[in-house]
Amino acid sequence: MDAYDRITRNAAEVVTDEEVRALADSPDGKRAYVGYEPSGVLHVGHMLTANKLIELQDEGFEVVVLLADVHAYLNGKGTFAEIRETATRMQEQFVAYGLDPDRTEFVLGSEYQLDEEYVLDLHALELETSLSRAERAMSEIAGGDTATVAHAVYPLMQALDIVYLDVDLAIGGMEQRKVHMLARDTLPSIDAASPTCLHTPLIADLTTGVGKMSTSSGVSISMEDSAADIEAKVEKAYCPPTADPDPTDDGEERENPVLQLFEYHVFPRFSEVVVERPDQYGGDLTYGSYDDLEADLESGELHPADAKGALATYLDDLIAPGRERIESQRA
Ligand code: IYR
Repeated sequence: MDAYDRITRNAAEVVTDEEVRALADSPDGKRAYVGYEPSGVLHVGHMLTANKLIELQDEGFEVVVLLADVHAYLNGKGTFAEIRETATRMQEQFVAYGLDPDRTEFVLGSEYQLDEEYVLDLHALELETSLSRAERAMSEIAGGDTATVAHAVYPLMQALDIVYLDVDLAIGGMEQRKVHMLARDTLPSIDAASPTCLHTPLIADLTTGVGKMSTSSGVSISMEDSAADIEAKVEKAYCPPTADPDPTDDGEERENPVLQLFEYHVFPRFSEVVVERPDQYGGDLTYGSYDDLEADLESGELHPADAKGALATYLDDLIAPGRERIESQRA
């Protein structure tokens, strides 16, 4: 695998391929970033993009984590004081999860987003952007039916962050892609470059395999889950013996979330995965790659129940340090 393959491993898409190839040719000192609205506790969505940041650190990238306090405020996530408080806790959880604190720059959005220059650039982007475009960009990010003026400002600030944090690569889940496309189209109007982007896949809803896993609806796995919570959630997960399940009767696409969690959470962080089985069921199985595990699930060699047991154990290993951090934050 060359640097390009490692950088784009598990990405749902990159924009554009040529731009990412150029970064892969000389990654040293290049800057990649993800922005997160501070929330009390990390969940699998945060951890998925964090996995990519950890991989990029290994490739020589400098990593910036934006704790987007102003964005969270614009998205109705609480008072400014509450959001600030959660930002600090979130930073500690990212470090517990595995981001190298010596090689990660944590930035609070409000450190620069209220500066006069930033605000004037924001107003320049507002002049260039239709309300409908801004609203469309937010369709996967803001809940609720009524778009507010705050929701129109939000994606333009996210675009400007790329300029002010001076990053070469913007990372985000697929739900961020429309904001990034807006950034690519509008930043040249203020003489800034169109950003290069890498989007990570979304994990499907754990119990149905339909849509995306979400903290607000359905079951999600977060850093505050106990080992028993994780085990119970994974045990109930939808896991047919294929990575490509049939759609529902209503025609909705389904994924296999158990396999997705192996692919995007477990294998990026563990070089080998052992599925423990009693001798009478064939003994332990050891996998050096996701593809081998998927092939065994599809062939019937690996039973979904055994796969789930191993998944719960590995997820717990990933979550345990952060969970301890949260417990001490609450003490
Ligand atoms: N829109 C993100 C939060 C966010 C991301 C970036 I990248 C920013 O520059 C600012 C905010 C979310 O949905 O959490």
